[in-house]
Amino acid sequence: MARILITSALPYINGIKHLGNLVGSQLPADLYARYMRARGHEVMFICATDEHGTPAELAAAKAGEEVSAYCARMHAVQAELARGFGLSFDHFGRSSSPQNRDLTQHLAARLAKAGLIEQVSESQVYSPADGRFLPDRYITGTCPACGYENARGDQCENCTKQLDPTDLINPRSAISGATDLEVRATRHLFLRQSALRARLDAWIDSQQGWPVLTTSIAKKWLHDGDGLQDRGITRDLDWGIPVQFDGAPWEGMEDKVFYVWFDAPIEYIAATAEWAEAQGLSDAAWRRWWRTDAGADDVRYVQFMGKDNVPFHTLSFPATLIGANFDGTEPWKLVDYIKSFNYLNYDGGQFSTSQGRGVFMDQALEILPGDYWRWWLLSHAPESSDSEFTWENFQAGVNKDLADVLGNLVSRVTKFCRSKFGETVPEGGAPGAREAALRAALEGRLRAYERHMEAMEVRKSAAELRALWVLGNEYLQEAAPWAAFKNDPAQAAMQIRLALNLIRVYAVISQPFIPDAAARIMAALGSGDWSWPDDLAGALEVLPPGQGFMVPDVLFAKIGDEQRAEWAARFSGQRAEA
Ligand code: B3M
Ligand code: ZN
Repeated sequence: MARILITSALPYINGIKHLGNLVGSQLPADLYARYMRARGHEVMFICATDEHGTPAELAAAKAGEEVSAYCARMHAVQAELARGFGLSFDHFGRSSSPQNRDLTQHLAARLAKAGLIEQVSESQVYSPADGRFLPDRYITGTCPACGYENARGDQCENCTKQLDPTDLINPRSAISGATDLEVRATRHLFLRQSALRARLDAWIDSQQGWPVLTTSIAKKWLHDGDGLQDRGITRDLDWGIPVQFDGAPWEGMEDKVFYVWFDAPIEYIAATAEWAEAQGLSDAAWRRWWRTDAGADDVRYVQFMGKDNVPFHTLSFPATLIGANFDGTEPWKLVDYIKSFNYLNYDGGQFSTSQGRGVFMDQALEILPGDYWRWWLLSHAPESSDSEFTWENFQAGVNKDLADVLGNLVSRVTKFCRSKFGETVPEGGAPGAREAALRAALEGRLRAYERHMEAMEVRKSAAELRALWVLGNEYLQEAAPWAAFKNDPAQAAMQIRLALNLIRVYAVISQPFIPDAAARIMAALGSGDWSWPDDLAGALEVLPPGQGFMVPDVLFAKIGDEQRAEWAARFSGQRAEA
């Protein structure tokens, strides 16, 4: 039994995530966590909302709420949606937690002690009317390129031109509309990542078998241009973790907070501390996952994320943890494997949160249960390249894989049994050559499925699982118990007993992909035996003759053409502001 620490990139708090976000981190992380638990390993699966930074402040202001109230509300919304999709986090934390505040301040203090932090002076736009510095997005004005009057300080939304706040014509504060803006000097803390470059380079080189997508992005940032840049880790904002030195004032940093990308990954650790507290456990309970001097040396730590988050996880976060251990007294657990994803596109374009384009998690659950989405998204995960959601493709996946293959098998077998033998597992004769051939075919595919799941090859795993379901259908088609029943009822009974047992095995092995359907199958079969079919022959005899069962309700409803067309139309435009 191994110990596996799994983290999913933390969804940003400012709104509801779309299906592209979901399939790029939380969903595949959940698949892996469920699989590893099913194989008997000790798993710690962590996620949280990423709550700091300008976008959170802006979203709260737009909603007319205090930032803290907005974040609390949106955290609850995201937690509820996660439940709807069956995401089995051991803890879904919040980066605004006291644990994250303490740990972030502590790690920054360690980095300062290591000589890895310096103060740098910068010029930034200040608004006397608002009494604060304005980050780029808090400044609006007329775009010099297209004349759009509401261009933001970092980019014009109308013509997409990248801007500096000083490029804007008639710049004004997005908060108050004030136009008396000034440029003032402000000091910030910089993390001297450049001083850690050689160590990061060596650490990345020492990783075995990381996906090319992950390593190439890391190497690009290490070696392109001037190499790894030092990075500002503080901001002039109100909302965030105060810049303090292990809880005590940090000279010159009053009124500043840590940059959201500094504290967000630290929340992986802090959320595990939140978990320990919620469980009534001591600090040792989370430290054994995160400190190699407290038991974490035998932990395998796997991270899931979209490709845009890779630089922060291959360079910035490791720089924080490696730097904090400058004197060997704080050996933090570093990631062992990073599974990164390309993008899922939506119907010929991109999913877009800012433009409300695509299907969002709340909308998806309004039209269909989580398992339908889980199956389609995972079986089309954007692994080797970007992939695309279309309603035709979604309809085909649901109808062909879930309804026609798995759902149909479950329904035919249980209904046939009920009509001929009643709602108990029949006895029947001894299995023959066809059954032996089925077992051998299942065995081969099952072991392949295990290898793909182990390797986090999501699409290959889904394809193998589907192939396993198909074997059951083909067997039933060839064995044709409905024909056998006329002359040899014992033969038909044996075939149906095997098929019922096979369905239970399907529930066990499909559970990581479609947990609700798996649970419904298991309940209908009157079984609670979720043990993994290491011994397949034994697993196919778990349901004994005489055991009662029930025909389950339709597992997966087919999506009709009209329904598909209606959804395609409904989700073709922009989502109204939530
Ligand atoms: N919240 C980015 C995002 O939502 C960011 C991930 C943080 S992981 C520590 O895409
Ligand atoms: Zn413009």
